[in-house]
Amino acid sequence: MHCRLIGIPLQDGASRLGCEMGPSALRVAGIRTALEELGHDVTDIGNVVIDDVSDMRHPNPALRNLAQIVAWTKLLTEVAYRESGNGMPIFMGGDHALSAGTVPGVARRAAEQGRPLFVLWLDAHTDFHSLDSTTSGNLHGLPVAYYTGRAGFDGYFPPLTHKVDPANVCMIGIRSVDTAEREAIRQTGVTVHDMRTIDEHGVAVLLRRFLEQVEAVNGLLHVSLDVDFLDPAIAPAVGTTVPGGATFREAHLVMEMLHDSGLVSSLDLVELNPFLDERGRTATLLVDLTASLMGRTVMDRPTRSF
Ligand code: HAR
Ligand code: MN
Ligand code: MN
Repeated sequence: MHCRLIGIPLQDGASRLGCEMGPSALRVAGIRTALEELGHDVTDIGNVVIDDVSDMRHPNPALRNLAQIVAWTKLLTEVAYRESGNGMPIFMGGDHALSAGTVPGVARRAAEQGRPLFVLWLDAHTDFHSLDSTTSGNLHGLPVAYYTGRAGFDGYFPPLTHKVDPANVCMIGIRSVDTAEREAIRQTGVTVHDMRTIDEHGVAVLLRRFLEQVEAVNGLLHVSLDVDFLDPAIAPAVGTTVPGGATFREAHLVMEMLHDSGLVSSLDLVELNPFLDERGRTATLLVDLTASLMGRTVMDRPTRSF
């Protein structure tokens, strides 16, 4: 596989500063070598950045850095479209607002290949606010609403040429949902597996069901991994920790099954805030999870299976 590493030093979508350093921390933690050791060839295209932006006004006074996030969304939609034509893009964030660009970009690529795009959203949060419903004003809480075509983005965000069917979005790890998000998401076909569902059924059953759905229609799969999907005890380097997250083995199992499915075509690694890390352990864990997704195994397995 040819991997394309893309650094996205975006932190304007989060309330705490520090995600800007995420791409550097992933490089220091050895993401390139980890992929090369698995036999992949790797191109690191470096970091992409927006130009200066002018002000943008919206009736919701809570919104923070709207003009910046709109500029990032435009840039990243283009970058994601371009890079997904050159291999498998790994988008190294940066906060989760970056998915407002990466997902529409890879959706355009999938549409040109005549294949439906699916998204696996690994997160404590649903990130389903509109520009009107967010009260924190932190725009990393909106990307899923935007790329699935929820109303209220017109006139601010770039017009969506390739939206993702909400029925093709599966969320795993959810344990923090605002009231406005809960009501809006209920009206869509988005699948939400909260932590209770994972406790009751086990993550493998839920993921296998989704992968079978993707495989049945020859879909492409974008994986978006938010650090806060993981339990804060194993992944402290995130500004929005929520207790009760995925364990070390649950997270690796998800990645191992994704590898065996052969369906993953792009990946976001988001919300890593190295300023909050402990001796690089969260960055290292993200690199190890990426390695599991890209084929690292403990033992050889007789047959490919998910
Ligand atoms: N729902 C909350 C808000 O809108 C928290 C959003 C936090 N988002 C992330 N990404 N950390 O998942 O403010
Ligand atoms: Mn998120
Ligand atoms: Mn989150």
